[in-house]
Amino acid sequence: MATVLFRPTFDFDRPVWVPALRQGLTGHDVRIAPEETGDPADIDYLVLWRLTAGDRTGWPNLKAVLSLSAGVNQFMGHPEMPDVPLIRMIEPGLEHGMAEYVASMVLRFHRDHDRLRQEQDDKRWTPYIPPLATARTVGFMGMGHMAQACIDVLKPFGFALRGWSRSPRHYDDVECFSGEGSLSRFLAGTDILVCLLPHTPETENILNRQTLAQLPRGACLINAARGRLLVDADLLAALDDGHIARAALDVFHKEPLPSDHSFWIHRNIVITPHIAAISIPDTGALSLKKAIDQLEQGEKPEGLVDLTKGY
Ligand code: NDP
Ligand code: OXD
Repeated sequence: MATVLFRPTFDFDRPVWVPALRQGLTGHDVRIAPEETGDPADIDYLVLWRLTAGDRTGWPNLKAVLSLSAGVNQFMGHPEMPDVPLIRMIEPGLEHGMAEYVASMVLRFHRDHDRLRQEQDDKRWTPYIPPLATARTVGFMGMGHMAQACIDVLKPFGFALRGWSRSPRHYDDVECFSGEGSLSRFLAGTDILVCLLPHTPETENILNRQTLAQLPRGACLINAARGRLLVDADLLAALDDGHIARAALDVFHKEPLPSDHSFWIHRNIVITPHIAAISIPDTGALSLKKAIDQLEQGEKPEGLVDLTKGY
């Protein structure tokens, strides 16, 4: 039996995560910080969204940190990161949520719902032949767990699918590109770009004036990765000049997005408050249990983060 300390951060953590962890982490001693912390030397695993002061040295027998989020950029280079393995969240609820979010935005842009809503406001009736999904290419930057779930949902519509990753990947019915050298070719054939890369030093600002310009005129962008992958001013310029038609943004440099940010009032931007996908407590707790059990048995959990790559 291991001792697992969960530190709540968000309002929903106590009502939903605490019962899910108590139920899911069977066979382990689950404690809730701060009231049940007890002796810091008892703690084997920390389950949390982010680090706080004292984490680096405060847990003398710590075996691993388990992140409740899939993205772990908030742990990278953090002065309070203890010298133990970091495990990120990989769980089916998160993947399902991302697939729903991305599919809904892809279909919204593909079927031009925002323009049609404007026509309704103007009481305009203009029939036309909407292109089918087979005429549209959806390109994924990042071909990991999140992108795979989205691809599985979009494939039956008939979209042409392509993806770009760091190392070569192979997926049936997906045109795969890898490495920096192929980025412009990947972008040049993408009508709807979905960014699902982790935030690392290599990916920071990757959605910038040059890369956006490599997309075909009229392309759309969905950024559900991290805000710092996007140069905000470059997107605004590309939208204003019509090169990018629309953007759906779930993540931002600063969250909550400041009320004076130009994104809020841009007619061709859809904003969501970092809810594209959130770990689901029931399934997330089972995935934490699996990871902890594997660590206890000396095995490598799937979500073990490669600290040299940063994801
Ligand atoms: P994975 O680690 O499974 O996949 C990451 C993918 O990005 C891999 O294909 C990887 O390439 C690729 N990649 C990484 N660095 C580079 C690079 N420099 N150049 C090209 N490709 C690169 O991550 P997930 O799919 O689970 O999650 C991706 C990100 O999505 C998270 O890091 C997080 O930031 C974000 N996210 C956002 C959520 C939201 O609600 N908005 C929810 C969940 C996640 P390779 O295959 O070669 O390793
Ligand atoms: C995550 C997120 O990375 O919620 O899991 O953004």
